[in-house]
Amino acid sequence: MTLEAHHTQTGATPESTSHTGTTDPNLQSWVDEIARLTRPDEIVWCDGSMREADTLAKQLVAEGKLTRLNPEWRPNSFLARSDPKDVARVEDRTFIASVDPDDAGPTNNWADPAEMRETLTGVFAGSMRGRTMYVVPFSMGPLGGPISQLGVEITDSAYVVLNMGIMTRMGAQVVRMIEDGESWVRTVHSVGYPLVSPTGTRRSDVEWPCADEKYIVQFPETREVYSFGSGYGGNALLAKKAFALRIASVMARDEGWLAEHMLLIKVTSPEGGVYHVAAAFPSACGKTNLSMLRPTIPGWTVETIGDDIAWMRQGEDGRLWAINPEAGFFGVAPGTGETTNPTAVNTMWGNTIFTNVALRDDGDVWWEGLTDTPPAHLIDWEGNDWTPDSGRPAAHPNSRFTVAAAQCPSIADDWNAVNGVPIDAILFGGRRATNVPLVAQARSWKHGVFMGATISSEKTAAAEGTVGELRRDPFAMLPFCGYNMADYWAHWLRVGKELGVNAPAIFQVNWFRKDDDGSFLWPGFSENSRVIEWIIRRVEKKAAALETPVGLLPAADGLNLDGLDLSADAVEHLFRVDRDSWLDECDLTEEFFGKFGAKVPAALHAELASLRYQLKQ
Ligand code: GTP
Ligand code: SPV
Ligand code: MN
Repeated sequence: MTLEAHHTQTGATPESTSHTGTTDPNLQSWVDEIARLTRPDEIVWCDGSMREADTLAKQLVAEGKLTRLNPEWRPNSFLARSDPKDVARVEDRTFIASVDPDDAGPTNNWADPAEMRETLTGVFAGSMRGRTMYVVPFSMGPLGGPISQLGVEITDSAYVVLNMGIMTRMGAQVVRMIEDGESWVRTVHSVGYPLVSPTGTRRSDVEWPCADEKYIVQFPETREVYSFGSGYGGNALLAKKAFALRIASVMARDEGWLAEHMLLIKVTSPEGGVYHVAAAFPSACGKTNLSMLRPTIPGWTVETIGDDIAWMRQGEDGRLWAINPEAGFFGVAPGTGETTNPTAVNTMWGNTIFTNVALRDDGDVWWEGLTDTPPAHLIDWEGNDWTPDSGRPAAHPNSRFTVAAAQCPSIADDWNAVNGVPIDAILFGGRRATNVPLVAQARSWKHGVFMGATISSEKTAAAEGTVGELRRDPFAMLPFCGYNMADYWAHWLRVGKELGVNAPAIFQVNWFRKDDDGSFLWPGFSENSRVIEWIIRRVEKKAAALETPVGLLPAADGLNLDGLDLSADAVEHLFRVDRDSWLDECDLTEEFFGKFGAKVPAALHAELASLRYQLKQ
């Protein structure tokens, strides 16, 4: 049911001019209904063509909403600067509107669906006045693939349309598939800045329209999304977190598959063995980086399949098969540079949208970490003059680049495979300055689910709030699970049971452990290939491991450290399991599980008890 079905009094006849439409009655009537509510001047059905993207980009440049970068350095690329009040996902304004509050659970903001629909009807009423409403049909995953899903986003932001064109397979073909009877997910987005007031007064547009009060609302039962007031990232590109994680996780629970915040890579060993690895790290904790890894150890190759989201399903052979439902990367700019991630830098040679990075005097872009030495002068992300002495970052910490995955030099040949790739190993990670070893293998699927369920990580700039604060981020899904997190753990246990002996091996990794002076102990980035090597050797049953209470660690000399300038002390520290602090951690885990009451699966309580028992031996 859509908003207006609840509130018929808003049903004025649309005065909007519509460019094309569809023969599918459900899609057409939904678009009409949203238009009657939001009252745009015009309705444009996006066809996904390059011409359309080019026209929209030119229009945004003419309106002052995009800056065209110097085509000599960065062809067909643009810079957008957001409102300083709209720079990241807003977790406290993100709601799961399920009928039963228990279906949202203690880690989500629950909203009563009927009340929320009423609220949304109020805020969306006339919210597109004076604007164009775009209808954006998209496929998550290769068109027609068995794991793929269709969706439509209605939006009043041409910037969102351009980004969606990169991030998804977007266009007219999807409408034909809907007309042929394929199911699809409804998503509605408005920046919440109408250009005509209820009394008919016009106002001029601003560089980055948005609203102070934001609503990012998921209706899991009806598989709908309504987002109001933000134009940024996951708040506005509704195919990504809202659909491909929050709504899809609910679909996955009901249908027996997995929708995860995971990168996907293809790893080839020196002997030519091919493996696929999925890894869940919280936002801005290194997924894009690992997905584009350039191994420093000889003979190993890593190719990219996805950098943020994986949809996984048991295949006919009994194994777990995964696709990257996205078609592009919406990557963190700061910290992405020639030394840390040259593949990402090469990927964005052109055809890239940059948001909230700094502008160079030569019309190219810059951000902290792109090069070691900053340019002498820049225009910062807020549009002000900047020099290295300014004492503030030139790019926003959550500034991002949007670029097609196909442009990535390390993209795997099977990244587009309709059936996906078979998964051999799953990694869980986070930013942990203490306690968590560089790598540990789970003793079993259940132990792996316990590892995933208990991940904590220092908060990053990817969401509004305090950066650095340690918080639980189970499966890196805290802001993205569309239902009760404890039910999600139970779902993972069920999937593991189904997979049986075909289940991938599970590991926990931590690139972010620090020494007593607060410096990273592990060089990270390309050197993470050494950890990937050990993981693959474990999958091949070729590497020895040491039993510890927290999992299986590399045996002495088991991790390839050749050519690394790492002291024996540092290596010892990277793998140290401090029993007292782990017992403290167990107390915190018990407290955390306590939030979910009786819903916590018995297997996880058993894992906690077993961990405590082993720590006390
Ligand atoms: P989302 O797109 O928000 O989901 O983030 P992500 O997990 O893809 O994060 P990304 O790979 O873009 O990394 C974010 C930050 O982590 C960048 O600033 C990187 O420089 C930093 N980073 C990535 N890998 C490593 C590593 O191995 N070690 C250290 N110290 N930092 C890393
Ligand atoms: C994340 O925050 O995990 C992202 C960026 O991948 S956003 O799409 O804005 O959520
Ligand atoms: Mn992400």
